[in-house]
Amino acid sequence: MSEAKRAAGWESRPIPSRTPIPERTPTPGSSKAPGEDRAASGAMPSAGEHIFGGGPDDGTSTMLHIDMDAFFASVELLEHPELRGLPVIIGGAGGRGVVTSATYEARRFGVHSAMPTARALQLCPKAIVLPSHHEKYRHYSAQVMNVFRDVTPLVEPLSIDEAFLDVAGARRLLGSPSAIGAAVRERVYAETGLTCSVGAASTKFIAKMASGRAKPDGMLVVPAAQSLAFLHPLPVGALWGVGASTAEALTRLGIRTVGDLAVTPLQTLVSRVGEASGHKLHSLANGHDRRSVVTERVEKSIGHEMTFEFDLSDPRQLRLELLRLSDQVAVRLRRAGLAAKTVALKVRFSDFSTISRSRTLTEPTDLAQTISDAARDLFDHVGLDQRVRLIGVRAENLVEAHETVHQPSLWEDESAAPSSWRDAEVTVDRVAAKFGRDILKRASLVEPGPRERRRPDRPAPPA
Ligand code: TTP
Ligand code: MG
Ligand code: MG
Repeated sequence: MSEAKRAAGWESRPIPSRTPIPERTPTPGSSKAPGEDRAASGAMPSAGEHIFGGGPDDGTSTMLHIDMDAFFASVELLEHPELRGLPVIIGGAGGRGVVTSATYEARRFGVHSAMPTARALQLCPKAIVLPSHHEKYRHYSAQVMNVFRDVTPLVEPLSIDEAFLDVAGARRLLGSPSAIGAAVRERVYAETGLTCSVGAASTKFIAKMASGRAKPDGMLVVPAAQSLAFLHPLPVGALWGVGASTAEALTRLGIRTVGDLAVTPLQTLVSRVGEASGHKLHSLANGHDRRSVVTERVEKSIGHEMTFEFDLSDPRQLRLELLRLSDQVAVRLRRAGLAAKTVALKVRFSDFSTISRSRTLTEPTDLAQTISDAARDLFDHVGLDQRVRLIGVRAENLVEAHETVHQPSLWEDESAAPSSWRDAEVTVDRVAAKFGRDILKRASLVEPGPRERRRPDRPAPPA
């Protein structure tokens, strides 16, 4: 914990044990292996993982807010490891350029987002200014959001680098909120080389405040009973959603901390900041916030595709890739409680010509095996007169999974019956949620193949 936080009267204790995460090979974007000391490799020092109030994790902080640390800057540093530990600014360098993101080393000089770059360079003349690459940020954002969705379908992205996760339902499978938060932090780091900070609390508002206090590279868990003890010493200006002018109006009333706000009569607040803001501030200061996680609108289709580093011509490798993509699609279907009536295949050839084929199934499915069978069959009917640059699988015509009932045929071979595939695939979901999908691979996928040469995965854009 930083001195500033200690001085602010924080009482917290480090979280002793992390959920063990098996070693895994870092992805191409990752510069470090998990478990490697981040500080030793030149990354910024971790703020650590703490439980506010010094008690145990009592399981009440089921709302997680996760935000990437210095997101744009950290992504750029993946390709510039030599700049680690230095003040780096991402933004326009021209006369009217502004800072979009700054490393914590630059922030020590007072540099922050939305500040003119010229001003930032006055404050920190040694800062290195790098241009931004939004395509890359979107790619990493999608990767991180996919890690979140491995934990729970209740993910509400707030911006490119942050989301709320409701983990109440994931506790039985994955453990306490602090164990889940620690596991997510490990996985995000292992799969991207990027750090994030986690706030866990009983409400969205407090979780958001807690993640801010946990930065960089830390976690702060605020048990429900500690909500007011956490909130009340904070300055009103730190409240999420309180702009500079409201903060100023409150300060004029002598309201400096959230605690001051909590004891101010509602009528006084309403008369100064208006009806809506007054009520909102009063509730938030008293820890009331009943907002739940709002997930994205129902998806119309779910697809994954892969662009190969080198165009492929071996049908066996391409069929393996179809199985892998089908696995990813099926995991997302099951997580969303959906099943697909139609499976679509997309193939892009080396000359960039692209074909799509689709097949409607006899009954809706959320199983990789069934999706893969259909995709492979479609693929086998495509003439391969060129090398393949990209291949994709998409589940379409989605219905709620509980609307579908599988009637096993009397003559079905037991081991091939969808119900036993279902058991196997659901077991994979559980392990994947905890350790990442790469830990469990089908036997047929554990062999050198296109994976070794592929470009990083990205979810396919919506159809
Ligand atoms: P933030 O999460 O607000 O900031 P950050 O990730 O750079 O730093 P931290 O969370 O550790 O405090 O924003 C996420 C990204 O959004 C940020 O990296 C760049 C972009 N962004 C802008 O482009 N303009 C802005 O004014 C802000 C605040 C962010
Ligand atoms: Mg951020
Ligand atoms: Mg953010």
